[in-house]
Amino acid sequence: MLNFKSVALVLLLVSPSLWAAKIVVHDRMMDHGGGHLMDMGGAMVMGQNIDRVPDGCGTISGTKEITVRAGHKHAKRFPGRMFAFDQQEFNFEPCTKLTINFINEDKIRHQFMIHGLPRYLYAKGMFHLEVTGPGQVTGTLILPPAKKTYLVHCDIAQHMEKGMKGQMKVGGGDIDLPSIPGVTPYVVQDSYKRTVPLYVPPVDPSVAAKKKNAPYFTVSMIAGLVIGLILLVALASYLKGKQITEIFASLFGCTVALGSKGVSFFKSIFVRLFDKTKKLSFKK
Ligand SMILES: [Cu+2]
Repeated sequence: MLNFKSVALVLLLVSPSLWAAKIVVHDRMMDHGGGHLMDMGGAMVMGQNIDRVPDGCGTISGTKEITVRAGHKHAKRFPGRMFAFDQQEFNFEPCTKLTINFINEDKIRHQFMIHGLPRYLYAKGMFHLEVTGPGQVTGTLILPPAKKTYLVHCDIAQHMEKGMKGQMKVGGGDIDLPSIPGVTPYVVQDSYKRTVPLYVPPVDPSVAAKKKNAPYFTVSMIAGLVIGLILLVALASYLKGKQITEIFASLFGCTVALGSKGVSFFKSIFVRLFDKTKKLSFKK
C-alpha cells in the first residue's frame, strides 16, 4: 500500500523531468546543398564541411566533438548579462575536423556562429548552427591551418551584447577578443556611479523674488523683542535682592496662583453654561 513518503519520493523524482524543457533533436534535416541544412522545426546548419580539407592543411590533423549549450541560465554567473553559452573559450589544433552539438535550452531562438573563416571554403566566412526553442542540432567543419582567434556568437539582435559571445582559438590563436564574459574585460564597463543629476524641484520665481526682497526685521519681530525686554526688566526688578530659594518659591507660588485662578475661571464658565442649559430645559 502507498504511503505518504513513497508518493512524495515518486513526485520528487518525476518533477524535474516535468519542469525541464524537452530538448528536440533535429536529426532529419533537408540538405539544400553547399553545406546548408534545415528543417521545419527551426533548426539550421550553414557552412557545413565534412570532407574538403582547407588549403595549407594537407590532411585532417584530428577529429573532435564538443557539445555547447546556450541559454539564459548560463548567464547567471556573469552580472548584467542575459544570455550565454555554457563555455566561452574553445581551443583546437589547426586542421581539426570539428563536430559541434549545439543545444538551445531556451524557449527562444539561439545560434552558434563562427566568423572569420576563409571565404573560398565557407560562404561569407561563416559557420552557423541555429535552433528555435529547446532543441539540438549538429554540424561539422574543418578548421583552417592558420594560428587565429575566431569570434563565436549568437547573432540574434542584442544576444551577443547581452553575453552570448565566445572565442575559438586555433593553434593558440592570435589575439584575445574583447568582452568575452569571464575571459576578457568588457569594452563598455557597467558603471554604478551616479550619472543622473539629483532632482531639484522647480521654484516659483515670484515666491523666490518675494523671499529675496523680504526685510530681515519685521514689525512683529521688533514688537515681540520690545515686549520681551520690558517683561524681563519687570521680572528682574521683582526678583531683585531675593535668595534663590525665595525666587523658586515666588515662581512656584505664581504658577499655583495662576493655575488655581485659571481653574476657577474655566469652572465658572462651565457652571454658567450648565445652569443656562438646565434653565432652558425647564422652559418647555
Ligand atoms: Cu541567442
